[in-house]
Amino acid sequence: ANLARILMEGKLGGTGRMVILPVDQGFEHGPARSFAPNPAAYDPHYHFELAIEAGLNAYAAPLGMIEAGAATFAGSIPTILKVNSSNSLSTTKDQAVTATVSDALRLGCSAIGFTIYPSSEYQFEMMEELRELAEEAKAAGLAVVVWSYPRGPMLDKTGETAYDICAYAAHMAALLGAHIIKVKPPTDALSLDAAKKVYIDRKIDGSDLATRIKHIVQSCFNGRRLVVFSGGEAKGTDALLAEVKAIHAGGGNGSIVGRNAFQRPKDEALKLLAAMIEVYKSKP
Ligand code: FBP
Repeated sequence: ANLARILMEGKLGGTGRMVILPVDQGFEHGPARSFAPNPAAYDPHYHFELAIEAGLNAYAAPLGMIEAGAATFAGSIPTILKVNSSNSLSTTKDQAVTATVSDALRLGCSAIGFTIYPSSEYQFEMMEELRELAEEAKAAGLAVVVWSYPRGPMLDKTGETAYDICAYAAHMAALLGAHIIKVKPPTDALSLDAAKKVYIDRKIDGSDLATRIKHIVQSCFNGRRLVVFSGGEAKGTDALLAEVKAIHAGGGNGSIVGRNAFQRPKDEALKLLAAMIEVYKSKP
C-alpha cells in the first residue's frame, strides 16, 4: 500500500512513472554547497512545499529534515526517510545509519531510503545493514528505496557511472529486495584497460543514453522493479530534459532530482519539474 501511495501520488499518479525530490545533499555535500545557490532552500519547509506544489510523487530526506516538516505537512505528500548518510568531511566510502524504521513509522513515511556503494571497502557491511533494515521495514509495510552508487578504490569517476557497472549495481539492489532502485544516468562502458582491472562484463549495446537506460531496466528484473535516475550537479534545463526524454524512451520509471530543482529559484524549479512531468506523461 505504501508503494502504491508513492505511485498514485501527484501529477504522475497512476502512470507508473515518478518524479521524486531528494534533499540529503546538506548531509552528503554540506549546507553551503547545497543551499547557497538558493538560500530559501536552507529551510526544510521549502522542500516540502516545492514537492507538494510541483505535484511530485514523494519527498526523500534524512531524519532532521523530515522531522522539521512532519507536523506541518503530515499526510500532504509521501515521504521517504533516508536512513543512512555519508558526509564530505570523511575520506571513507561509507555511510552511517542515521535513522530507524521506527522513526519512519513515527513520522508517517511511506518508505525508507538506503545508499549502498558497491565496490567500496565497506560494501558488504552496507549490504548487511540494508538487509536488516529492509526486513524490518517490509514487516511494517514500508517500501524500500535503494540508492545504488558504485564507488571505491577500483573505480575512477568514469567507472562509477559506466553502464555495465551501473547495471551491475542496480541488479544487486534488486537482489537485495529494493522496490525502487535509484542510480545515476549511465555513461559509456568501462574502457578495456579499466575493465581488466575491475570487472569484465559481456559488452552489450550502449551507444546512446536510451539504450543504456534499457539495459539498466533489464537488470532490474526486466521492469519488475522500479528504477529512477538522479539528476546530478546543476545543469541547464535543455540538458536535463534531454536526459529525461532518454530515460523515458529507455523505459526508466522516472527521475529523482535534487540539486537541479532546489538550487534554482522556486518559480523556475516549478517550471522545470512541470516540463519533466509532461515528458513522463507523453507516449515514449
Ligand atoms: P541530485 O539530483 O542532487 O544529484 O541528488 C541525487 C543524490 O542521490 C542525492 O540524494 C545525494 O545527496 C547525491 O545525489 C549524492 O551524490 P554523490 O554521492 O555523487 O555526491
